[in-house]
Amino acid sequence: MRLPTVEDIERRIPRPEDFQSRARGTQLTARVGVALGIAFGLCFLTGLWSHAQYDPPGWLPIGPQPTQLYRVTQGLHVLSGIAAIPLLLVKLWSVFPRLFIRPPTSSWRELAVEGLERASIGALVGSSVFMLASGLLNIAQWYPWDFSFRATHYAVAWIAIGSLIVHIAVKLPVIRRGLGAQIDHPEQHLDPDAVARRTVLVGAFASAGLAVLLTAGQTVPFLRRLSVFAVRDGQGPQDLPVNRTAKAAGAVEGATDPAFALEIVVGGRTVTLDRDQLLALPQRTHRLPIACVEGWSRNAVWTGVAVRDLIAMAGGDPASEVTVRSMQTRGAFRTSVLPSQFVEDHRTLLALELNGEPLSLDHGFPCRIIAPNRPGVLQTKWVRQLEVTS
Ligand SMILES: Nc1nc2c(c(=O)[nH]1)N[C@H]1C(S)=C(S)[C@@H](COP(=O)(O)O)O[C@H]1N2
Ligand SMILES: [Mo]
Repeated sequence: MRLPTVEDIERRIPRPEDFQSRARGTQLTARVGVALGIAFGLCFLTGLWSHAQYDPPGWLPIGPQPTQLYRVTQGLHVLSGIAAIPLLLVKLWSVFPRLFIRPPTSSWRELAVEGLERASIGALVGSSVFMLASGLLNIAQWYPWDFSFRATHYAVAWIAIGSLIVHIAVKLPVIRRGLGAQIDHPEQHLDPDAVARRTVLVGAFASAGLAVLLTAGQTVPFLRRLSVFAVRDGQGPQDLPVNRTAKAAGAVEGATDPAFALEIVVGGRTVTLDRDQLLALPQRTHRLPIACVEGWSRNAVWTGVAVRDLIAMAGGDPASEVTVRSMQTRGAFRTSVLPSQFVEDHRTLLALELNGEPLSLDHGFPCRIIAPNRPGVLQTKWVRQLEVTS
């Protein structure tokens, strides 16, 4: 038996001409590409914003106004990412045959240029697939990896956007030509078997639109019942979904301890208040959203004591930064830091009630933080201590 030669193998690899569908073409690729570029741009900007809101840099003091801002930006982030998935698949399909173009044999220079172009496309495709896949798994709350989601999703975003800009710059003449030409040849209808490019294009846009519509209910109230793709079905005690339960956080024992008392630490002095004492203080009621980084969000009515009142009562300045510590014993997000702009806002509450009832255990009983315009992960539940830290 003869071993296959390189030529034998090469003959088996398809060539671009072997792909028959006439629906492919720059007219289609360019149009889908524009939509994908818009979705990626929106996703990138809202992602940067989320990163900044989670951990505001000193030069960008993000405050409690506008109340619903993070809800809107993070909703857009997740929805633009979802819309990008079908668009990316159609775009990859439309250029797939180009993968099989044989490397130029005429000169080393051409080979190098071709190699560089392919490497940049490799970086773009790889990083785009990574961004959409890791984002999708994140909103499904499935973390089958060891690396930090936030740091990695953020770092790869720069690779994706950088290679996207290079790609657009290199392809600009082709994009112009593709957009300038009619989507289908006017005589297309003469060939009854051919799928029109317009059909593929409309299909791509319709899938993106449908995916958005079926997910948007997790953040847009009147779409809730349509929202079969949404990760949170919107159900939960007291008409609010639960992100992590008290059991999962290992907080049940601390939260149900009858001897519970909140500690307020100001300048080394500690004031303690049990739940009845907290309830006896002046209560405030505000309608504020929980806006989870995973894209779901919901307004609710919260009642409790303003954090600034508690700090003032313990002898602190309401214009201070406050560190919040919870009774949680397992997993991340057991503490958060309230910058002074949030503490000063009288709507930043240590909430005791939700939608007119005492907080349920899973929503943070005996007391939790709720502040306007904060990423959900910083709305710490099962609070045991507030400390003025600067
Ligand atoms: N102590 C503690 N607080 C927490 C969390 C947590 O894991 N531990 N999860 C946060 C996240 S990610 C969100 S979105 C909100 C959700 O609040 P809910 O479960 O009451 O809806 O709580 C936040 N508070
Ligand atoms: Mo969250």
